[in-house]
Amino acid sequence: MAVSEAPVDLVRIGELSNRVGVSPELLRAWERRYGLLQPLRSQGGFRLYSPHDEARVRRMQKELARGLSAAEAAVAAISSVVEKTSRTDAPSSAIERLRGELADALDLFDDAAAQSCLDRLFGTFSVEAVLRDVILPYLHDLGARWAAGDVNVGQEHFASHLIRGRLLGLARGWDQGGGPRAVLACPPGELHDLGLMSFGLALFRQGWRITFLGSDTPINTIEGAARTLPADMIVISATQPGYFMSSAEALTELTRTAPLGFAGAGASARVASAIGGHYLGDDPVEAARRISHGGWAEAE
Ligand code: B12
Repeated sequence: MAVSEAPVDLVRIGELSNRVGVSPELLRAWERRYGLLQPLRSQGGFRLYSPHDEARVRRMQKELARGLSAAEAAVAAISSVVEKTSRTDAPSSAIERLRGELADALDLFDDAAAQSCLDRLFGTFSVEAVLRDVILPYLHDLGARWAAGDVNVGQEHFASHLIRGRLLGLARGWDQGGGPRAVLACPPGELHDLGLMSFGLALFRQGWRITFLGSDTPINTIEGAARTLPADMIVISATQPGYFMSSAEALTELTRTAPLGFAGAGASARVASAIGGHYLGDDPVEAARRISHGGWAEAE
């Protein structure tokens, strides 16, 4: 996305290459193959790299020097920088101010201002912090304002499409690497997939590979994909329990293919145990962290 003003210390590929001592060609290859770099775009279309990208490259070099393969080194680099940046999250006032600016821009259908605000957020804070402190609360609030009649359907559609586009941009390369693989989908009839997408991004940054089937997916095709890949975990998300319960039999069958996690406002420990899976709790970023640190750790 275009950056109208340089938000932080963003540099072009040549400067990044000088700083880290890796050729631009190799940096591009790491970006393409492993999603190691997550550049923003200048208005002229150039890729701009943040200090987070630089930190990931440095970590990648260390891991390669220790003898890891490039794919393993990339996974280690991505997850290590996540942990570090999550601890240095921004002062809450700065992130809240940007969240307010984003909401104003989206309410006014101001695409450029909203993109620029998201550039500043992703250029300054970790992806996890932006998801947890801006995107997810914003979407939640958007629904409340829509239900109260304070924003109309056009504003809600504009905002959710713009955010979806940005999240998909961050998802590039999320099926690469050597980590375990998760298949993510919503059951038949369920269109809300942004929480699941956010979870996928957070899990990818913990070293998992993501195959995202998204909204309204027949259970037998989830099973087919999970068998073919194969999947180490399947996560299904829905806003209402009925979306799970109306496919309860097929979902129980699905647990034979891979461990099954339930999430979204319609999920609960009760739904999960009735069907035979695990409830992941209500925080996509925290759930990704928990899973990557030793299992489901069932949230009640
Ligand atoms: C964007 C949006 C849409 C978009 C969805 C686009 C997309 N690709 O996702 C569109 C326009 C398609 C849409 C359609 C509809 N929507 Co809508 N939508 C929203 C909105 C504004 C944001 C949804 C969102 O992404 N939220 C962010 C998520 C992450 O928040 P959350 O659902 O509260 O989830 C929390 C947890 O459950 C958990 N979580 C969620 N997913 C995951 C995944 C994992 C792995 C984990 C661990 C946790 C987790 O994290 C969140 C934070 O705690 C919400 C408002 C809201 N409160 O969310 C309404 C909302 C979900 N929609 C609603 C409604 C009513 C509808 C429609 C029926 C409207 C209509 N009349 O057509 C249709 C139904 C479509 C369908 N069949 O599914 C209601 C649902 C009410 C209910 N009890 O089910 C809401 C709550 C609005 C409201 N306040 O009334 N919607």
